[in-house]
Formats: sequence, C-alpha cells, structure tokens
Amino acid sequence: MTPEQINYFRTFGFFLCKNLLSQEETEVLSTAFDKAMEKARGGAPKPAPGEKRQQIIPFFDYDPEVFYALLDDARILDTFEQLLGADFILTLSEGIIHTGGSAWHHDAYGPEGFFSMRAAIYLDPLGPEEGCLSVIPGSHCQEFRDYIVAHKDALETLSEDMPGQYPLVNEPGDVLFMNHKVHHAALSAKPWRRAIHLNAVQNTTPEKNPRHYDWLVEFLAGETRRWGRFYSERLINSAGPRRKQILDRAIALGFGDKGSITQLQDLT
Ligand SMILES: O=C(O)CCC(=O)C(=O)O
Repeated sequence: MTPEQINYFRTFGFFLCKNLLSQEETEVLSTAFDKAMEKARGGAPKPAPGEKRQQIIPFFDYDPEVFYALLDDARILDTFEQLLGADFILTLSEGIIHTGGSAWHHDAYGPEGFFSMRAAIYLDPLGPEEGCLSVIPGSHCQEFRDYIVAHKDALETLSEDMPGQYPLVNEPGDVLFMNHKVHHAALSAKPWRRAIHLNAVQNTTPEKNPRHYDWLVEFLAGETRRWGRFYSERLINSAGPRRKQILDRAIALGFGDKGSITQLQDLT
C-alpha cells in the first residue's frame, strides 16, 4: 500500500484493493469455494433465500492447497502488516454463502488505539442491487460509533437510507481490507453472495499496553469459545517462516492450536 492508501484506511476504516487478484486466481478460488462449501454441507443443497446463511469457520482446511496459499500471499500479508503492524496475529478464516442482506453492524471493537480487521474476498460481481457491502466511512471512530450504536434503531431512517453510506461495488479479484470497527451492511435481499474472509488482529504485550493486552486475550478466548480451534496441525506444520510468524503469537498466548474442532481440520 502507498502511504496515501494507508492514510485512507486509517481515516475511513477500510480500503478496497481493486484487482488485487487476477481473474485466473479468482476462478480457482471460486471453484474451490463451491466444492468446499458443498463438502461442508455434506452434499446438501445450499440454503434457500432467507434461511440461515452457510458460514464455515475455520474454513481453509476444506482445501488446503488452494486456501492456504492466501495465508502465504505477500499481497495480503504485506497489507495486513502495513495496517496492523509487523507482528500481527492471524485468527480465523471464513467461507460464507449469504442468503440475503446483512443489517448495519460492526464486528469486534477493540479499545481506543487497538483494532482487528478482515480481508474480504467477494467472489461475484456485486453492485448495490446485488448486495455489495456498504460501509459508513469513519464509523470506526469511537464517538461516531457510540452515536450510531445508541441511535441507529431510532433514527426514523430505513437501513437503505442510512446517511453517509458508501457502497463498495465489487468485481471478482477485488479484496476489501476493513477495520472490524466500521459499520457495514449489505442492503439487498438477493441471495447467494459468496465471500471468503481472513481475520487478523494487532499484537501487544502487558508491558506495552495492559488494556490492549487484556482485550486481545479476551478476544482470542471469545473467538475460540465461539468457533473452536483456529489452526489445524497441517496448517501449522506446513507453514513457512512468514506464516509461522502470524500463527505463533496466538499459540504462545494459549490459543490457535487449542479449542474444539468444529469444522474439518486435516490433522495429519
Ligand atoms: O453481508 C455481508 O457481506 C457482510 C457480513 C458481515 O459483515 C459479517 O458476517 O460480519
């Protein structure tokens, strides 16, 4: 990322990298995604419009060959590193088939000066009609966020009319880097948007910042309770030095290789 792009991310809370992946790469991901999600459903048909979305976490062991490559991809890792710091921590991978839109919300909300984020790869062309993700730029900032959370259901404004919303029109190959604190929504009921998420968080120590550290440990503990073990043995054992670095800190803190196995994890 250029310094201007980093400033953009810090100011608005997101950055959409257009064409980060080639069409060929996206096609490989798309085919692997469909097979992986079908495998995760045990061959059952995908959920119908309005039914619960299919969300597989952790996801990458359903096709290590294709998906692990994302964890070793300098285009993604360099960006995480520039935004989160060189010692950032990988958390969970996700595969999602949406069955409709998403209401306005934010995800994990770290204390002031500390944050987690996602890289989202939407595999389909998506405009507002198809439910491309919309964000409220700047809503990662505490005071703005607190007003939105306190009043968003009492604004007499339809979700679709939320002021300040910015639709992130997607073409396959784009990668969205987004602070988990940013308010976001998908404002169309159109089903079957397909997304891959990679999640990551900043690192810290009790000496550097006890408040950030306590939040980090509780965040990792909460994600483990909710979704299970982050990394399979295979994901750990096949790691080169760079991937190893983004796994090691969670493991050192007592997470990452601990927790229940909730999805396919190739343990050999
Ligand atoms: O509907 C979407 O694409 C976004 C889903 C989302 O933000 C989430 O799962 O937290």
